[in-house]
Amino acid sequence: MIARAVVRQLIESNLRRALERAEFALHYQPKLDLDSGTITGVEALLRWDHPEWGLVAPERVIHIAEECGLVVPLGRWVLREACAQAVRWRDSGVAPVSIAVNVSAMEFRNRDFFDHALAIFEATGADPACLQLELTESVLMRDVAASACLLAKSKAMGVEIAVDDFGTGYSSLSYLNKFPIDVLKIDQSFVRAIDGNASSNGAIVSAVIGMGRSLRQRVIAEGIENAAQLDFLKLHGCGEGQGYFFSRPIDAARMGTMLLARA
Ligand code: G
Ligand code: MN
Repeated sequence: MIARAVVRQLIESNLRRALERAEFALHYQPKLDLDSGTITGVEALLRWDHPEWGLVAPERVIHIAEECGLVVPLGRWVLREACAQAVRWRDSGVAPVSIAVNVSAMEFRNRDFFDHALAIFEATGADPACLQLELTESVLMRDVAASACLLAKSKAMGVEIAVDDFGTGYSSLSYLNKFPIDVLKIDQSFVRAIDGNASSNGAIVSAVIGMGRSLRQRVIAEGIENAAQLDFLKLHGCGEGQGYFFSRPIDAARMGTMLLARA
């Protein structure tokens, strides 16, 4: 117990220091319109480059931050940085681009989430319409009434709502009508299954695409890694995609260059 407490303390103090010393960075991965190949937006992904430990996986960072109660300041840093980047890109001549930010459970449940987001938009001068919040099903379903209220307020401001890792969380579909959802992001695991060899592979992907169409929600396939997956997705009418096949997450400067080059 003592050893664990010491490790935790060590990680916690390192996280605090990282927030102060700007060891975090956001990298960006483009999302593409599968028909035209143009960039429809980017997803901001957290990177922690620790001076001694090297790159720490984002899932670990979030996990540790949740354990030591730092997830709220960390999430706030991510949102602020994404908004500041939107403004920097705008000022350097990049046409308005949607930036998606992942919101973790504890962050979303924090009472002040909305007010802080509002304050960040005001402080940075970013247009809320350029921001998309990615929430997982389990986060949305934990407190349906509270989620509905928060989503309505965010939507009213112009922020878009995406369901991340769709299909892996809560299996109730009734919420799809209750919440003002703009985008369904098909989880990578389903995309990976497309070019496997079971006859049912790809079935979930095509079902989600059909569902999104009926519900008038945009569908984005995550984790596209090869041409076979892309062909299948296009054939089944998937609107947008994201994955290593197009680009890995890249730093803001490289992303900016890519965005400037877009038609
Ligand atoms: O939970 P979420 O969907 O936000 O996770 C995104 C994660 O998936 C990021 O860590 C990102 O680097 C990773 N990722 C993005 N594209 C691909 C891909 O094509 N293949 C794999 N294996 N991972 C990807
Ligand atoms: Mn995501």
